Amino acid sequence: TLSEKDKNIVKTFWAKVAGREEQIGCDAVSRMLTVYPQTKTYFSHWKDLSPGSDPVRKHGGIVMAAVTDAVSKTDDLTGALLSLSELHAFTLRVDPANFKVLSHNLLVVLSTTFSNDFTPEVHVAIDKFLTAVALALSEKYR
Ligand code: ZNH
Repeated sequence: TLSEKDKNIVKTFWAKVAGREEQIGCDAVSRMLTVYPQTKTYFSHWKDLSPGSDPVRKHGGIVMAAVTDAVSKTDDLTGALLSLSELHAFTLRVDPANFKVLSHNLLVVLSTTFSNDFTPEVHVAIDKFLTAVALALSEKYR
């Protein structure tokens, strides 16, 4: 679980992400679809799944807005993400293993985009935070 120190590190780091959510989300989703092509199956209704395409960029922004919202709700991630968990479990029917896949890709993009700020301390805090987000999104699957 996230310590108070982890939560503070995440919030401080996320302040640097502010204003660049869509680009970072676009890069993370693009990378996920390229490196883990099995994730493409969920987006087969999009016109263009290539890296940086309009739907990929838009979806990247939407996902990052939800993650940014979660950063402000680290004391109750399960509650904060409950309706999104329900949506992914029952409507979108996304295999929850994919939450870890996107988390990994987001971690890679954050580390390359913010190479100076991405210290080992930030790395571990963001990793724990994204793991907690993935767990909260998996809540309704049980
Ligand atoms: Zn998801 C959608 C979030 C992951 C798949 N998403 C979505 C949305 C959101 C989200 C916010 C919108 C909703 C509405 O509309 O209401 N996600 C999210 C997050 C995460 C995720 C936060 C993590 C971190 N997803 C994911 C994954 C996958 C997915 C991993 C697979 C692979 N989603 C999805 C889909 C959708 C969504 C398919 C729908 C889209 C369209 O259609 O466009």
